[in-house]
Amino acid sequence: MNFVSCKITNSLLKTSLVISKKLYLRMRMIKNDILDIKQLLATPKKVVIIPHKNPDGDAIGSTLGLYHYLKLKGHDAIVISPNDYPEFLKWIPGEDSILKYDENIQKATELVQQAELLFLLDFNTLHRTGNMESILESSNAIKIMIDHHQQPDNFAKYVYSDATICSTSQMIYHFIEMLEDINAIGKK
Ligand SMILES: [Mn+2]
Repeated sequence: MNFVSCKITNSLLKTSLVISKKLYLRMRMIKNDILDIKQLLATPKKVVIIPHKNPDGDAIGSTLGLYHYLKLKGHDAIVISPNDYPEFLKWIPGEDSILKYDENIQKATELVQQAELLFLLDFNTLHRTGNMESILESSNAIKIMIDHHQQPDNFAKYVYSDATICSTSQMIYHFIEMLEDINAIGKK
């Protein structure tokens, strides 16, 4: 949902040498991780994307932004929210595809168990997923956390954490940028 404003922010970043150096450092931080993730995403994967419990606009916006990107790249992706969220978030494209864990425990559990990759967005500690915590913990899928809250727990194999960024949605933009696939945004 924030891709338009993020795109503007990003082009502003590129015009400023000081800030683009910051962006460069941010990209360097996870350079090896990005190469691994790029490799993982090179072939179609079963992917589950999870926001925190009681998701807000950034949680839903970032998970659906990533969802649309992964679908475009041919992955079998789904967003599973721990629970329902306010009506005012129900206009976002793709929102009707979101599965709510507490309303579909069996199906959601199966999807998490079958997943090859789990993207955990907009939270820094697993207990923020409420009742989903134990199935996420026991999952053998490769976990990738993308989040802007301070002091993340060490629960994911790959972590893209930056507390200087105002939203996880913006981080999804940077994530796709680091995958060198920014042209994929906005084609759908
Ligand atoms: Mn949030």
